[in-house]
Amino acid sequence: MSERLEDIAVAMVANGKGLLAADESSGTIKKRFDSIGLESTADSRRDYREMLFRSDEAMKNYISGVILYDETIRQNAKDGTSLVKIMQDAGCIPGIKVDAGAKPLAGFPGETITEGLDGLRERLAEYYKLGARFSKWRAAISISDGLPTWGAVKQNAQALARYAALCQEAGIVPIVEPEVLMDGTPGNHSIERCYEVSEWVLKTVFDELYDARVVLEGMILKPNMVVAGQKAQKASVEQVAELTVRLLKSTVPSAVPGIAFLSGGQTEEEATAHLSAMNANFTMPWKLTFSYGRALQAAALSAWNGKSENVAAGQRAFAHRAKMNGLAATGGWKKDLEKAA
Ligand code: 5MM
Repeated sequence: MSERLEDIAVAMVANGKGLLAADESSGTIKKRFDSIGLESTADSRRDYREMLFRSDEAMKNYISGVILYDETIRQNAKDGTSLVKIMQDAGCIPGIKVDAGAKPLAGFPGETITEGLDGLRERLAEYYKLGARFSKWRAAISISDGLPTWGAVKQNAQALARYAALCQEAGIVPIVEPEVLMDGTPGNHSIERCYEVSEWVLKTVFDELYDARVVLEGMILKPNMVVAGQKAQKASVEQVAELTVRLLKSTVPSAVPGIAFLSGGQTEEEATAHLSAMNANFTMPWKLTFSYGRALQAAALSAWNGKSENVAAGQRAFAHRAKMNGLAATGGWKKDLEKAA
């Protein structure tokens, strides 16, 4: 495969394919495993991810790349094969989460700054050797009365831009993820408020990317969709699709090859339906696809349920969800396909 940033970015958003976000940090994967009553250990995390990455149908046909956590990129499957090799053999590109998480932002109560810039150049060089060809950094922006503040938006955008420039220097495609949260507190904001804040955030992020000399052709944007807060009345699929495309057209330069959404707390089917509606009804300058965590894994996790005898069932559930999202990435998903499965 070509090592040019531009070619890697294009491959990440190949037709009918998207990204699997399997980069849950130790705290997040513990929460996921708690939901099925499974203890989170290095072995159980390995078994779970091995189950996903060995799902040939999903990985070969619908997944272009996988975002990994530091532990996973170094882990071997039960038979000693590295997890990275398993996904490479399926034609998937290994990626790595390099941020150190969102921490309280001093002087800005209720807001966070994503950390992890110190030593990043050295870490990227190591991840490149381990096989990573793209990476991810997530900034989290909360909506509530008076939030977000300009200080928090600006500082998170600057960190994203510094991260992206370092990745490109290392030959790694940065996924730039500024997430405007739908599930924050109080979480009752309207879809219009989500639009307004997301517009502000994306405009600021692209200003900072420009100032940091980031090559837009060699990056992928991972934004939230425009949705109402989790405790507010849900908007229709058509409205989410229309507002999200309008937002992206007014903020994201066409030089960016692809946009891969996060699911952010949407149900699996909502995340698929929204993506499909955008691709089916609008003409756009960039590829629009998925980079889902929960919306790709929830059914697989519960079908697997931590038991080796359920590996095939977990893989079937994952393959189904990946296929539905693969179809959504070209606008070809239909609700009936869910029922049929
Ligand atoms: C898979 O979840 C990722 C890891 O989160 P933590 O660092 O908090 O453990 C997360 O960053 C993810 O890559 C994106 O937010 C997309 O995940 P969802 O579940 O929102 O699609």
